Amino acid sequence: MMTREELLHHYETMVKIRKFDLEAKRGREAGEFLGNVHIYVGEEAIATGVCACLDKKDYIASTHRGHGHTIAKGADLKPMMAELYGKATGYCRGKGGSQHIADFSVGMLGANGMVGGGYGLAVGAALAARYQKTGAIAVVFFGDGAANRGTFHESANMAAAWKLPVIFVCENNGIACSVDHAAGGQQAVGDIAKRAVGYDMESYVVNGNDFFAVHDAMEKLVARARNGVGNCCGLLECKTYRPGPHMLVGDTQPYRDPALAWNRLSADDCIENFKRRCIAEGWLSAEDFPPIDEKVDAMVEEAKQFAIESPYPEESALFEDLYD
Ligand SMILES: Cc1ncc(C[n+]2csc(CCOP(=O)(O)OP(=O)(O)O)c2C)c(N)n1
Ligand SMILES: [Mg+2]
Repeated sequence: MMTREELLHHYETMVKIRKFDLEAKRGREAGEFLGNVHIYVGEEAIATGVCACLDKKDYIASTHRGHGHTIAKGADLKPMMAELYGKATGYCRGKGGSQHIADFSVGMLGANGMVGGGYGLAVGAALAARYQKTGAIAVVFFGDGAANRGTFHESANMAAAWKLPVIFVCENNGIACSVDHAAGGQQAVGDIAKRAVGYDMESYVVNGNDFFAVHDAMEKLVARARNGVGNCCGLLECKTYRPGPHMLVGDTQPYRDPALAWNRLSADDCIENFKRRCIAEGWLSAEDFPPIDEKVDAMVEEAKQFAIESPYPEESALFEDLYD
């Protein structure tokens, strides 16, 4: 059972992710910064439930839709927002943008513009942790579309064959850009988790809009991975949906009705689901939430101001931070 403080912390994390991304949407649509952004609105319970089971020393590898993972692992909103605005105070000194935010100090190995680019990072981090005997485990988030890349199979095979502490977390939002998962044609299986059998991994399929379902299944996989006995890697598939467009720029959603898709958020919102459960169980009361909402509003506003007031990188910094 979680303590009151833990519940409030997890609620705050979900609201932070939601409000950060809604502010990013506002800023991008207002033309305050350039570059594309894939918002994580509606999927907050997954990053929060998964990262709630991790320690700071553990690693995560993220996706193109990475803000939620980054916030849940403990990154700072100010350099995140500054990075979106292309400012020198951003995580990548303003030269990476949304899809390249990383914070090694909290074990966040990076968002990834390449779909399916995170698997190898997580397997490598888990292998390094084993050599270094740090006891750390590694998690890779990936989408239903990314599950069809060859890198998934190569990495899952290596993690399983070498018995590495890696947990594969599939965020199955039912869609990859415009390709509807349910329509078939993209993959033969409905549940990506079925593929875990091929790699002798333990797996769970959960409702990704239910923080507690995500958390409880993840806790079991983390216990196995931490223990390090036998094949300790695992796969968690979280069923969710994407209420918004694939990305903020360039997707007018001709393949579906955008209003209907967005309405699904009010019908099955992971943040509302969390509140309802906490109140029904008597763990928290309705009065506990508004102060957190206000606190997060102030944090996001502060991050935005920080981003707006920060300088752009100097021209002389153009060729810094490159591998040669
Ligand atoms: C290797 C590669 N192929 C294609 C793309 C273009 N692309 C960006 S996101 C995306 C779909 C990803 O779908 P999914 O993995 O389900 O993640 P979601 O966007 O639903 O979170 C594609 C095809 C890319 N960025 N990288
Ligand atoms: Mg998807």
